[in-house]
Amino acid sequence: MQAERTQKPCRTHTASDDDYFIAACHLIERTSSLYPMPRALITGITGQDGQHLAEFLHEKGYEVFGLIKGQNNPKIEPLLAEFPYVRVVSGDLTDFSSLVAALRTVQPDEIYNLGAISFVAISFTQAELTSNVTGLGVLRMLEAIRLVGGEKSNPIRFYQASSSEMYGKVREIPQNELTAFHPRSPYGVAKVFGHHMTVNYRESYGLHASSGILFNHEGPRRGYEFVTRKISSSVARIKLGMQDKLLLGNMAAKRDWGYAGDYVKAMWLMLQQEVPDDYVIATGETHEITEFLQLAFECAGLGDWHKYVGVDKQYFRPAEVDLLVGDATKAEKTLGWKREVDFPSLVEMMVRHDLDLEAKRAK
Ligand code: GDR
Repeated sequence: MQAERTQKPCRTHTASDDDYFIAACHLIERTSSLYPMPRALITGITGQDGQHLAEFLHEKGYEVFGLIKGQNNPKIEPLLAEFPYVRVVSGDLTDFSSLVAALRTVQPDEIYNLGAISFVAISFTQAELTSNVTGLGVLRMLEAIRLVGGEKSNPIRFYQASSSEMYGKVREIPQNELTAFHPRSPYGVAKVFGHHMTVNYRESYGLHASSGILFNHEGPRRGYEFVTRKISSSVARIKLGMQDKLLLGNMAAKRDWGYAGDYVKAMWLMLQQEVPDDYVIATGETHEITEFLQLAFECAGLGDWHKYVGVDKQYFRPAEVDLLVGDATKAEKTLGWKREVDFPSLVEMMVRHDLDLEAKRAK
């Protein structure tokens, strides 16, 4: 069953491939019994990246399945309202047998493991849970792939969401695929474990398993707990008179911020290569949080951000990642990937979106 799905005509794409070629390939896949629609299983489908990826894969002609945990999970209804084509499968990254059952049901061609406790700050107070979901969850999924896909010529392709947080206290600037890791949070440590497990299963069992070392990526679908969305939504609320102040932690941190919509394309491109590998996905620029603040407040016509922003110690972390900037040369050369949205456009996109959203909510 699985083996038939591996004979895809569309493997080894670069982003520069002609759109007509891609459309033709998927038409063939959909209309030919030899080439049924490819199936993708996404963990973490209710998060920012999961939503972008579901949309992207659906447009490419995939059947999209989302692994969702828990009983009567309240995130299912809004997910299906926005993405009615997604098929929900029950399962939990902390439960091996549920992953095996999900893989048997879906028979996926591609698995995108985006599920994680992804908020770095909370990983300090929930270190064990973070290690279990974000770290051991990767191992469970790899084992489930081995069991369901078979020991030889396993047809399931696997994407692991690795993170720039693995670099932590950075050993070199910029960071590339060969830069040593020095994680600074339980989240970063768990991601290093998942990353090395992915490499290990690729080398030990020949799995088509790739890791994307994604630097920070944002957008209007970002959760409110992350600094960029916290800023864009607060700016909108201040502009509309719904909030007076914005309180932040360490504003001296520097990040390499890209647009999440650009980054999910890189995930897909990795799984279309003949040979699995690891890739840094980043913009190559770093910006201090104060720069994000300046652009965001200016975009809303509020002027100097200092008037509105204060410091609250509760938002400082026990150990901080001071500076991240990635070198995505390998992805650009091998995958043909390139970011499309630059930093000022990203800030503007988020602020404009939140101005509209908050205005609607205020009515
Ligand atoms: P990060 O993102 O930890 O880089 O991880 P986050 O937006 O949470 O923090 C970025 C930087 O901003 C500083 N900061 C604050 N952060 C938050 N959330 N809230 C504040 O009030 C605040 N004030 C200052 C932080 O200290 C930090 O330096 C994100 C997540 O998406 C991870 O899952 C992912 O792996 C990495 O990006 C790449």
